[in-house]
Amino acid sequence: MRYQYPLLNAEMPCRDDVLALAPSKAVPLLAEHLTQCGLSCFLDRSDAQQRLCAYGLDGTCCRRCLWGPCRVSEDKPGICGAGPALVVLSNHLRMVAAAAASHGSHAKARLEALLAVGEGRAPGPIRGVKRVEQLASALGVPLQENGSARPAELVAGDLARLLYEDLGKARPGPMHLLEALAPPECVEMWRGLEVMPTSTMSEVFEALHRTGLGADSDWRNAALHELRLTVAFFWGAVVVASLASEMLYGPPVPAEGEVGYGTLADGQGVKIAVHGHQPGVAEAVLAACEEPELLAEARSAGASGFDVYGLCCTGQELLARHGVPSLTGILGQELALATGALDALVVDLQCVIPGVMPIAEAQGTAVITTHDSNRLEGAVHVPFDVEDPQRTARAVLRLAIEAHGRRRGARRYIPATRARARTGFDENGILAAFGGEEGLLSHMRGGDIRGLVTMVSCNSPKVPYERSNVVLARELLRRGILVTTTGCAAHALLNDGLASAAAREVCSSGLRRALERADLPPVLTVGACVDNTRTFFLWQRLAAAAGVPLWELPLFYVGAEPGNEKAVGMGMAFLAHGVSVLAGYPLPVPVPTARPKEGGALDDLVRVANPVADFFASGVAELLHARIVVEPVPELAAGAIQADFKRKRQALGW
Ligand code: XCC
Repeated sequence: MRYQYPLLNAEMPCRDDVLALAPSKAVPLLAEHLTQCGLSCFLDRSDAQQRLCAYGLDGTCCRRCLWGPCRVSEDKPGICGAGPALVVLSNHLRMVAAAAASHGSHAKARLEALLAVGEGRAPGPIRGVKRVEQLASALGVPLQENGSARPAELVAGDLARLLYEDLGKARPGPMHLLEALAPPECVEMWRGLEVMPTSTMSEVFEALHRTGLGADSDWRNAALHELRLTVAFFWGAVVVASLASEMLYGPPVPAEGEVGYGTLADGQGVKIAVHGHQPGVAEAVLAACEEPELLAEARSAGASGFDVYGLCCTGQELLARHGVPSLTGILGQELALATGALDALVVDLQCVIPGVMPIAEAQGTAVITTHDSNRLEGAVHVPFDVEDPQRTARAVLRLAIEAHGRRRGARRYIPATRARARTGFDENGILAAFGGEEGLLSHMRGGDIRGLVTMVSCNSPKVPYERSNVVLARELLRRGILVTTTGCAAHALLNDGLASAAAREVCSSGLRRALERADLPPVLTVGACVDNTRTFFLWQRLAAAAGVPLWELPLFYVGAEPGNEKAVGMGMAFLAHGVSVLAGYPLPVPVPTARPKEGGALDDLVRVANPVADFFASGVAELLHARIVVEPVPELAAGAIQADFKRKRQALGW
């Protein structure tokens, strides 16, 4: 690979490396097609940004006040006197605060929608009645009134008000969901460390406060606040966002179908991609596609109806509940537009990059934004009406129909890459397939399944696009390790065919046997990134059934291609519950590394670390029974996880 970063003992790919190494055959085709059209994508911009700033990469660039920016090292503290440990930790803490704000805003938008249904301002019905009942029982919300059952909508409204407190209350006091659902051993651990949070918003507020100029300068104390914030990030934002969507739209539904760019060639409808994170607009669009009046309008524009596709996490939400074909994740969004197949791109919240606009304009694709916090210059804005989602959806579809008429005869370039996939899993579906907790545990005890890994998070230009996710998943399956996945990692694995029953042939013989008996594919997609809750609840139920804490089971969280701050927060959240984390790049997680000695041979390495790096790599295990491992080479990463599982299995006597 062309770009070497000795400081991190790491390398980054150039455009040619990615075109040669990306597992999807569509990537080089579409990137070259863009070049021929005189357009560019992330690959070109990534090359143009090289070489990246070493202080930024190292986490030691401090620009939190107006005295700097300071480039901090051991012998050159910042102007205020801050050393590298404080700067690294403070930058990291602010990333987790941004992550909590992102998932927190997502949760807030979902709670507003739930409240609107609960108060009768928006049409129901509540589709996730079981989840409403389960949460009401856990949180003490009455299900009966005067001897008869309360409507699910009213119960859901009460739940929304309680969850709003977890998200946003300012005065110290217990968080409802955390107290009701978090594993007791984790709660005890957090109480011991004095990191029980107040609410997500409060802890974000406090994170920004204590990382200001001249505030908390004891990095160990700031690290404890990062832990407090992380617990609030998970229980006040991530879990709330996932469960609120489930209450509104129901749980995942098992389905079998096809995914990938090649599916854009199917059908003659108005072609619409939904993109972002919260499924309100996308669910309404899908429903409106069935309305006779709109179907007639589509036909008079020369289409057979509507063909809906999914990008990023909104794509995973629709795939999980409706089997809508997914196309790709965050770094593929420009490539999806490059096909020229899409009449409209409809976006909600987060992970929509400005780079889509020049390509959409060149293709005549209508770009429609729906949330004020996610506008794009040059796009049409149709604000999402939480009380009348169908009104928004109809306006969106009419813009898409208009674009379809305008684009009649437009040139398409659709690579024939597609894969079969079985989708729509959650903790209940997975456990049922294995015959319950005991069924899955007996496969694990017997060694057919050596352990469980969840592969999560984004794509990054710092590693060859999607290769780390795909190679690592295949290596884990070969070693008998079962994989769940969400978000953009899931797009990579889906498009590689690993979510199909045929992919069992990649697995160890034991894992293949267990999967055949359960009739499951080897990679289980459980939804969007907020739906990491589904993997978490699966693991929590297994630990409870085995009678051991989470940290004694062979479990690993993997972010092979972290890109967004939300990925940093999610890794920290699993770490806070005692699950070790593998990160696929030395940043943004500060960890010890090795670099070549000055003037020495290439393999003559010196260890490079600072106290924060050592803390995340080992010291943190004394507090949380888990740690962060960084390994960018996927084959080696699989070996590191396998070794950890071997030790855990020995300790369990398995
Ligand atoms: Fe965004 Fe969720 Fe990351 Fe993909 S995986 S880049 S956060 S779409 Ni969540």
